[in-house]
Amino acid sequence: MDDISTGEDQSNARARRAKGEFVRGTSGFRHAIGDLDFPAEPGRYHLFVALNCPWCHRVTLARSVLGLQDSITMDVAFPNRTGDEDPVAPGLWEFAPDRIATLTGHTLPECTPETGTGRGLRLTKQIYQAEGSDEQSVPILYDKITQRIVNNESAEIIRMLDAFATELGSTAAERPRLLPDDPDLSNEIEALNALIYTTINNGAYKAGFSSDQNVYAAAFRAYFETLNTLEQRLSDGRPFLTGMAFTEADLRLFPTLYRHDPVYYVRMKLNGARILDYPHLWRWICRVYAIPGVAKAGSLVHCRQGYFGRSWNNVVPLGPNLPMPYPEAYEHPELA
Ligand SMILES: N[C@@H](CCC(=O)N[C@@H](CS)C(=O)NCC(=O)O)C(=O)O
Repeated sequence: MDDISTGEDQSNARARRAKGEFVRGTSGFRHAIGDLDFPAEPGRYHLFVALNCPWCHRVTLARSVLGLQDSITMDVAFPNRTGDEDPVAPGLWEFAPDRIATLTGHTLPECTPETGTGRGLRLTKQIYQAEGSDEQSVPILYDKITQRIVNNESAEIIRMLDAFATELGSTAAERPRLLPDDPDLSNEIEALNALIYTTINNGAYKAGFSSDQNVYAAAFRAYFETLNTLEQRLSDGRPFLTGMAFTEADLRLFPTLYRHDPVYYVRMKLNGARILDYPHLWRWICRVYAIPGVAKAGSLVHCRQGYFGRSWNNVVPLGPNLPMPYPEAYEHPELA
């Protein structure tokens, strides 16, 4: 059966995982802003994120481009999970502003304590436990008034922020409409979302986390096939995937392509080409990076630190340096 948020086949997930396939789980909290219990109002909602997580990146991007930074508060977890020595368990997301990043030898200034629940919790798991759930994933959209989790599915969270941006207290003078009302355009966006989710966003994980050569090879092929398709689409000079305006399709493509050259090329074994090798996609990534709020909504330090854990000896690869270090390279559309 397909999960609506992903469009992916979830059947026999356990057996498929046992055979080495990466099958993403489903998210348990699916309430919506606008429901009776969760009215759209400024200052009420909170996000728990990790900046290395690409699903969180969707949400931080939406929050920023929609001008919701002042009205939706946010806590940022450390990019590496807890280790074996943790008193609760290893592998958990933790709020640890004092933890030292091996990459920089310092604490990470974006990391925060947990402030959304008012209880100063250390682990995202404890936020879920308060509701009797054994999940621990980020992102989480949280209601500070009822002290309940509203939703933990990024695809749905970005739609709520888009639909209720005004009521939630957007301060943006100009902001995109991520999913416009025009039915033809929204159908086009949905079709792009499905392709991009399956082959690119989740495709990267299927390539990087599968332990079966054939599953990896199929994911690798599909990923680069879609990059070719998107390069082709942009080759008519359109600035964004569906035309003149930045939409949800662009927003959902960006977190993966932003990670591709500096992280996924190595970590996800997606070494077929760099985004820099595609002139139109490169110009697109630079164009999106220049939208106010976008650069600040992500962090390649967090991405680099987060993706290279124990299985990489806790050592983070430093490149690429040529033709320029990243993310500075995203400010140079002429490099491709
Ligand atoms: N369906 C979720 C997926 C989010 C997800 O997979 N998050 C990862 C981090 S990148 C996570 O927290 N996974 C649970 C875990 O690590 O235990 C969404 O898109 O919001």
